[in-house]
Amino acid sequence: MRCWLCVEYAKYDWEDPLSFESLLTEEEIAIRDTARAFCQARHRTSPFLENLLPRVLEAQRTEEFNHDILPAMGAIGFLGPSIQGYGCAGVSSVAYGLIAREVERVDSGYRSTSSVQSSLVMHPINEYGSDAQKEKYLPRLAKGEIIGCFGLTEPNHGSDPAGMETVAEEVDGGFVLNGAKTWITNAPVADLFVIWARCKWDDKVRGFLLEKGMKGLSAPAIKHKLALRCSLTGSIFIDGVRVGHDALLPKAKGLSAPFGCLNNARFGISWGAIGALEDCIHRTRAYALERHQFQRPLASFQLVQKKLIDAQTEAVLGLHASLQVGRLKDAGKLAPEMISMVKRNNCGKALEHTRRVLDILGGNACSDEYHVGRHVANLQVVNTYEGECTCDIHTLILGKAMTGIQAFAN
Ligand code: TGC
Ligand code: FAD
Repeated sequence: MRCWLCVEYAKYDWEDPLSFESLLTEEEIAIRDTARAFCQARHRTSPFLENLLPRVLEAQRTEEFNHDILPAMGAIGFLGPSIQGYGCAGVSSVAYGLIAREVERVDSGYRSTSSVQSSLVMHPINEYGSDAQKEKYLPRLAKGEIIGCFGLTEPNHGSDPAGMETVAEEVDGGFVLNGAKTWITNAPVADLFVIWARCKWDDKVRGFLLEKGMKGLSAPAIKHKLALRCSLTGSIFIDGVRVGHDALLPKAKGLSAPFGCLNNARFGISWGAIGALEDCIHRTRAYALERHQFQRPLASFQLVQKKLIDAQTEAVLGLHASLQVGRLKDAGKLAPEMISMVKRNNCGKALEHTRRVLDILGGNACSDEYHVGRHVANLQVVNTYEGECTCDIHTLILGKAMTGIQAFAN
């Protein structure tokens, strides 16, 4: 028997305090490493293409969309990565989360662009589409040859999509759609539009696949955003757009269909938000070690250490929680409320703690070259979209699950 005094301790690794690495498979580690290399620097498969980090400041300043990013992500299997077949990688949900974490470590806008393509466009086609729709769109979406967007939010209905005013009417040979969507990621550059509309014949919400260039369809950009400037956002105007029967997603009936897509996207965001927080922690720690005031490094002050440790504790706990949800998802034991919990927690904590560590930069917090302020601005939106809205909507979803009382409306 071993004496308790002789217990051998592992060495504490501040960068991985609870040994997250030991909980990943070899394949997941390899995917994570590829994602990190891709996001942080030049990628080996395309030596002439500088990927995300080297271009983020320029994209932030100009609001210009880099058209080569999705094809570059497609080339390494990062689009629709957990879908089986159609040229997709077919990896675990955890691997999908690890990719989102690396992309958002650079910028939430890049994660938005790619997660809309994967979770909100490829997922509904794969889940609710016909074989013909899957064959037609998934391989090209997986390669990043075409870009998709997901239109649920409307000018008068954001938190309550059940009130949507966009309608579809059955006519000879297909359907006619009328309505408007707003704040739609990728819309101005989208080739394919997943549009959710209330069907006049039975009052149910269904999904339709619209293509760029259709008469009556337009998607102007919303310019001068304060955040997510590396991704494009737009409105969608649907003015008597006529489509064939083959544009209807045949297996999507009712709001559970778009909410099913949101489950996937919210899951990815729960990982991504932690990636952004981790980047801020690493940057402000390095700054605090280097910068001196009162003849001492900032990192030697207790108040500064507390900010860093509070932030890191939440990042680590949030990451492990998302991993557990990912494992349950892969094991077929997922409840949507689990995703609400990690989306709500991780986005809220990331916003709160990036704001706090931003203080460590002092006046330099004001400079985009220190990156942290950009993450803070982005996280306000990441906290808002996908039903978060300063955590209100997911609080109500979890409140309903806990009390049995629905508090969204009367
Ligand atoms: P409710 O009556 O609760 O539900 C209607 C039907 O949907 C089912 N359902 C779900 N199914 C799967 N997963 C979920 N998470 C589900 N939540 C609900 C439910 O069982 C029911 O099915 P059925 O068969 O009985 O009809 O509906 P409600 O209208 O009362 O919903 C309330 C609430 C607040 C939860 C919902 O409206 C909500 O989630 N609101 C938030 C809206 C939102 O998240 N919008 C996001 C837009 S997309 C976006 O922001 C993309 S940003 C991407 C990026 O750039 O990264
Ligand atoms: P509102 O619904 O008007 O909410 C305003 C405030 O009221 C919030 O704080 C909210 O929490 C609170 N509130 C509302 N109802 C309740 C309630 N019952 N109880 C308590 N508080 C409540 N949408 C898409 O469909 N596709 C996209 O690709 C997409 N991308 C986006 C990209 C960006 C950059 C942004 C900013 C938004 C995007 N959205 C997208 C829209 C996003 O999902 C909505 O903004 C979000 O759902 C909130 O809706 P809203 O803006 O209409 O706010």
